[in-house]
Amino acid sequence: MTRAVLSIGSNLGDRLAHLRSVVDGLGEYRVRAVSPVYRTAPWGGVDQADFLNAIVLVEDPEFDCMDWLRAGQRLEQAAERVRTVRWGARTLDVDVVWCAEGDRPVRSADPELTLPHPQAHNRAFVLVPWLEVDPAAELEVGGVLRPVRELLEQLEPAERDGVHRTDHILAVTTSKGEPCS
Ligand code: PH2
Ligand code: MG
Ligand code: MG
Repeated sequence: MTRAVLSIGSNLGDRLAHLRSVVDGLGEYRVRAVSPVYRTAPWGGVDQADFLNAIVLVEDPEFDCMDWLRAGQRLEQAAERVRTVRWGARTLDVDVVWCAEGDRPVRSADPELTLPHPQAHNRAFVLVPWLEVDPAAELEVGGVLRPVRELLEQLEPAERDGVHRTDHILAVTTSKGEPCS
């Protein structure tokens, strides 16, 4: 059984539809919580359009951490993502930020899936929505477990100022298209 924190982002095409494809594709069976959608200034120095970003908390009794990566990659392919520039524009990006097996957070130095995500603590577009769905979230940085709230406070104000909450909702829908309770 694993639980994971997924950061999802899009800045090409129908950004909101791409984010929704993740929540719908993973399904209500796995999705535990979905943050509001944020419009965020591009992070990482590439000149590109603003992103829409959100955080999705997921759980599956059968999945290991690598399964979340693979599921994210399948959703990226379905959104016809093309890999060109590092940190450049993309229809859909699904990153595994954090993953726990049972109650034990997983640490991994595997270059394919490094856990926790090595840049998460530097990214307001990850930390702000994460806190919305889990105000008590903690993240290990440099071997030290830190409250996510504290990590966010330590970022440059300019980083936080680039993250704007929108009114968009990525609700999981039932087969009748109605929001789940
Ligand atoms: N993803 C990146 C690079 N830069 N900036 C924002 N605001 N949001 C992202 O999701 C993002 C980014 C590479 O994955
Ligand atoms: Mg990414
Ligand atoms: Mg990625």
